[in-house]
Amino acid sequence: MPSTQTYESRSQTHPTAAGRKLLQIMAQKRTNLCLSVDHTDPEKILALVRQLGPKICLLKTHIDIIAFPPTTAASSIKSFTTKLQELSREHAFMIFEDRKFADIGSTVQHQYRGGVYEIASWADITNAHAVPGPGIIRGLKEVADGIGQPRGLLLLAEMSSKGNLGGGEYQQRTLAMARDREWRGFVMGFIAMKEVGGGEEGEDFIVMTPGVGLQVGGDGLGQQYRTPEEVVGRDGCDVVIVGRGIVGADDPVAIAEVYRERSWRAYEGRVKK
Ligand code: 5IU
Repeated sequence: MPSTQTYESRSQTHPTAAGRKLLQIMAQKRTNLCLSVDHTDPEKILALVRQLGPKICLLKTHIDIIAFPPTTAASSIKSFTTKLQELSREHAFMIFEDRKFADIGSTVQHQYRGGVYEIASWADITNAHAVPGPGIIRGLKEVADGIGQPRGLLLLAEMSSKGNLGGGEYQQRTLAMARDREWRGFVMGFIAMKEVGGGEEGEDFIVMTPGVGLQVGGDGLGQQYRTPEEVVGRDGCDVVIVGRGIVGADDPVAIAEVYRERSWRAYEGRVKK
């Protein structure tokens, strides 16, 4: 059964600081919409985020698809991520870098902390595959602990794309990994297609789900779309991640409001049951 607890009540008790903050924003702004700002032009991204900031609880980025001017890449990246952080404070949303870390603990530490992107310094939330085993979580947590700001991790329990190898036993083993007390304050939830866990005392995993459209369908490259009513109402997910449905629209603000409204109503219907 999808969780019938409100985001507000979960914001008081969630085991991670990042989760408490996110749930609080969702309750206050009445939005469970995450914008996946899959654009390659940094200025277009900033313009979209300025317009859509008031409607979202979370902004999902792919920092490594953005075409920064090559000669000044490092300073362009820093100024871009600083502007995103300013916008996240102005409009009260969090930032989720969809990095999908997938290497051994030692390597992901460098990828999370360093390189040209310095993801840990500006992204409140990031995600990782469970395939390397618990060392990946330990490695990321050590970096997060040194930041001095709430940092949360989502594990990929399954993906939205057709034929993905997640779900089933893989998901069960990922859940078992997430439950380790060592990272109770860091692993805040999952990328999954339906509610995960909740069977243990005090457990509350936030489930974020991509593959959401206004109609059921696909994109010809394996993406599979469900509606906001299906993912939030029927399948018990918490945060609805939308990319091209909004970014590719003629009027992104109007469409984002349709997604926000339908996703929020589906949530209200779920908690009233
Ligand atoms: N994304 C998925 N499926 C997944 C995971 C991430 O679609 O299982 I993990 C990302 C890819 C893209 C966004 O950045 O979410 C969805 O974009 P569209 O709404 O444009 O399909």
